[in-house]
Amino acid sequence: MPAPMPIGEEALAHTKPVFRESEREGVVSKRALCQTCDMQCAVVTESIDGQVVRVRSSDNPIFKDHICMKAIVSPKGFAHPDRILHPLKRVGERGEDKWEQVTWEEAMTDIASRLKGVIAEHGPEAWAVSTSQWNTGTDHGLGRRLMNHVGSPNWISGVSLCAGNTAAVSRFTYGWFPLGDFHSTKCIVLFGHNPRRHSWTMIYNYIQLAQARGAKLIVLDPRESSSAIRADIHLPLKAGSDAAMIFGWLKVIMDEELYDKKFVKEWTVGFEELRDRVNEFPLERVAKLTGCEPEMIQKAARMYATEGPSIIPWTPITDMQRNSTSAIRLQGCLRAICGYLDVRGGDTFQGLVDGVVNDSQIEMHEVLPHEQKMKQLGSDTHPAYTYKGQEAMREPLKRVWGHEYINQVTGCYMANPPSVFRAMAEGDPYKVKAFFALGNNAVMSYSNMNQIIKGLMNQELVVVQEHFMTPTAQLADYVLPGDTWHERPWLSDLFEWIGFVRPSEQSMEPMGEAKSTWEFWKLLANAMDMPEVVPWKDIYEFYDYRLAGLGKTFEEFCATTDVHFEPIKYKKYEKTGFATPSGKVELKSSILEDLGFDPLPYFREDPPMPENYPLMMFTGVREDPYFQTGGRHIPEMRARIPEPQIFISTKTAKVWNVIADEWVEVANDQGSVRVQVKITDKMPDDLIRVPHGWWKPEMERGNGKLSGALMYSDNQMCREDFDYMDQEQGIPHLKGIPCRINKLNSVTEEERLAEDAV
Ligand SMILES: Nc1nc2c(c(=O)[nH]1)N[C@H]1C(S)=C(S)[C@@H](COP(=O)(O)OP(=O)(O)OC[C@H]3O[C@@H](n4cnc5c(=O)[nH]c(N)nc54)[C@H](O)[C@@H]3O)O[C@H]1N2
Ligand SMILES: Nc1nc2c(c(=O)[nH]1)N[C@H]1C(S)=C(S)[C@@H](COP(=O)(O)OP(=O)(O)OC[C@H]3O[C@@H](n4cnc5c(=O)[nH]c(N)nc54)[C@H](O)[C@@H]3O)O[C@H]1N2
Ligand code: SF4
Ligand SMILES: [Mo]
Repeated sequence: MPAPMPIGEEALAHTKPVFRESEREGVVSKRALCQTCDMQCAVVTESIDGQVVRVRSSDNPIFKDHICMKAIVSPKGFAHPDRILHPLKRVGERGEDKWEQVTWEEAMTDIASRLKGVIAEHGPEAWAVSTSQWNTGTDHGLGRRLMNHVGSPNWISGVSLCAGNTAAVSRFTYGWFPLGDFHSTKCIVLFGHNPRRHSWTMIYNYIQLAQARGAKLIVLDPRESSSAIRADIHLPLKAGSDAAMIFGWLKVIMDEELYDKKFVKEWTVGFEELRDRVNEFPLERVAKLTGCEPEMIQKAARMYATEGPSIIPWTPITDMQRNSTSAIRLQGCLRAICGYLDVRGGDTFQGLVDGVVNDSQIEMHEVLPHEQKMKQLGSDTHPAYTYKGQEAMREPLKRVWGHEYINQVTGCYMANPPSVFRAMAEGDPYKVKAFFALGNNAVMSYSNMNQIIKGLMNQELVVVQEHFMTPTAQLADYVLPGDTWHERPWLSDLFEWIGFVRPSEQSMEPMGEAKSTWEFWKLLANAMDMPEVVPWKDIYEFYDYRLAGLGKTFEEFCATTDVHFEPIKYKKYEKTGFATPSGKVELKSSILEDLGFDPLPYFREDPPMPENYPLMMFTGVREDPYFQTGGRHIPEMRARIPEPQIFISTKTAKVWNVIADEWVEVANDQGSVRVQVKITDKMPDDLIRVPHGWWKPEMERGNGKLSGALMYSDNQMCREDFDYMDQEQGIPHLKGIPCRINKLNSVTEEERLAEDAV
């Protein structure tokens, strides 16, 4: 069993390096943070002759056993013969897959000169950048810093669908993005979130540990997930109905007066208005909207309110729904009225780490002129996580947390991705003509794939920094070789969400001519004649600068520290108030009201089911061997899940006349995916799980082929029309999309392949 998470006093005994050298001769061991996913588990790498050959779990008791198969297989994945090791320049038509190898210098000189040309003609906002979710360890604030100096606000990321948007929206309610104290909590509520041995291993371990000491587990999931099986209560709600369910819980908690009256009176605004809204959701209505029994809803609500302190760990499920803003805010209201905010065992505000220059300070949002901020794409229609939406947070953030711009989870000052791709494709409301994707498979990682492809085809300059020839890279002008987390040092401050800082040592030299994204931004700043923007000689000097407040160089920090943190202080708001305009928890949000939205949470119901599409689908259920759209090239992993698979119930299979392992097409009126059928009664009837992120690196590219992305990527079905989009944020509804199953026996493989063209 793993030890406590590093926030309690007990963990202070484990901040120093704990490290067992390999007994095998010639093996060099280093302490690193796995950056294959956003969990950043502490690991030990073992190298022979300058090559990492093994990755194992950390020896430090507080990090031990947090490791999954993706880290273990990483030496193989990174040494794959198809890895891009040299800068490539497009020589054929875009997407034709004709490349020539160039030097970094040639590439960066040409990229800078073409970027300058785009900016001179269309303005700095014509340059958009898409970076990874914070998982790949490729974001350190430097990209935003250069964009802010150049004048472009148009930065997007997968965090718009995953945690970044929760951070931005959470701040409207209580000024910060809270983190659950798994170590001391008595009740854990998972909204669909399903951590496993090989999916977010650390959280999985924490939940196991909490359950072993008696904490309750409530799981809300339409299917019987592995977490649902272990839960005290499983609510099999309809996909996309999470916000309605929380209204039901609030109704029970308010009617039965199970809330913390003192906290509500002293520290919240808008309770009576919220109560009026909650009264619109009697349990019979909630039962209808969610498909769950009123008694079960009651039981779960009572458990949450009376068996606490409870936590609602962050979940991407409520980040990806039509009612996302309301669902995130409703979770906030629950936490607040039950008195679980910033208490031991509850949802805590960890704050910034003193003495360490954080990512937001590196980003320098203050230098981007106001008029450029207001040009950020999506600001007018979907402002929640844009500069415009977060403008009113500046004063409260400064008051409580000491800085005006705090870009928690990098998600608080983003452009709206669908708006960026529309500007790229249509020039609406203005032209975007240069697009960079770093460690991000943009074609497949947002919604409305056709529009993204159209946008890329319409660019004057597309630059991708990658490990492999992804569908996005295939449409680039330059594909630059990215280093891996084995090959670079890193300082993780967990993006101002989690109050600890950890070092990751460089384990080996980069293969070929691979470089870090840090070096990419430094080279670009130089080539753009702005060397002063990145004044540090190299990444080591950069980290020395960031750690100077602790009186240590990066090297000294590595030698002395596994994790640096201050033990959490609870109820900090009693001294400072909350970082909201009123200083209180805003159950009724003044910021949303000023932005022209309903200041109270609400619930938009599903539109009527179209006759042709009588089934519902959701995308997701992360697959153990892969990370998102990556990893399909590793044979050992591919052997575990060789093909994209849907899950459906026995009854659904019968009604649609399909059998196990049959290939079918799942379609809606926007697009379709080709998938293999898996039948399981863990799925409810009439719901299909479509996997995220499928393409096949071994399939054909060039001639408009995108290695199977046009055949398998769920993004072809992810829509962004009004009925399927959260309005405050402008994020797509991925949980509950009408669809149908088409038999494939009438379509030959050749016919289908012929359709696979841009
Ligand atoms: N349609 C749809 N869209 C989604 C989701 C969904 O379920 N459906 N899920 C959302 C979620 S939860 C997330 S987290 C995001 C994830 O979105 P992304 O962060 O873009 O994740 P990946 O798809 O894994 O793409 C990362 C790419 O970076 C490359 N890479 C990995 N490590 C490095 C590195 O060190 N350096 C460089 N240069 N490149 C590297 C990989 O080869 C891979 O192609 O997508 C979101 N988008
Ligand atoms: N091996 C592996 N691990 C990963 C990743 C990976 O790619 N591979 N990705 C990582 C990333 S970036 C993320 S964001 C996390 C995501 O990990 P999770 O939060 O676990 O998300 P999913 O696995 O997509 O889906 C979890 C559950 O949500 C249920 N669900 C579907 N629709 C709804 C709904 O409308 N409401 C509710 N309440 N439940 C619903 C599904 O049935 C499923 O059991 O996983 C991380 N872990
Ligand atoms: S869960 Fe796995 S992939 Fe993610 S950081 Fe941990 S070891 Fe790496
Ligand atoms: Mo994610």
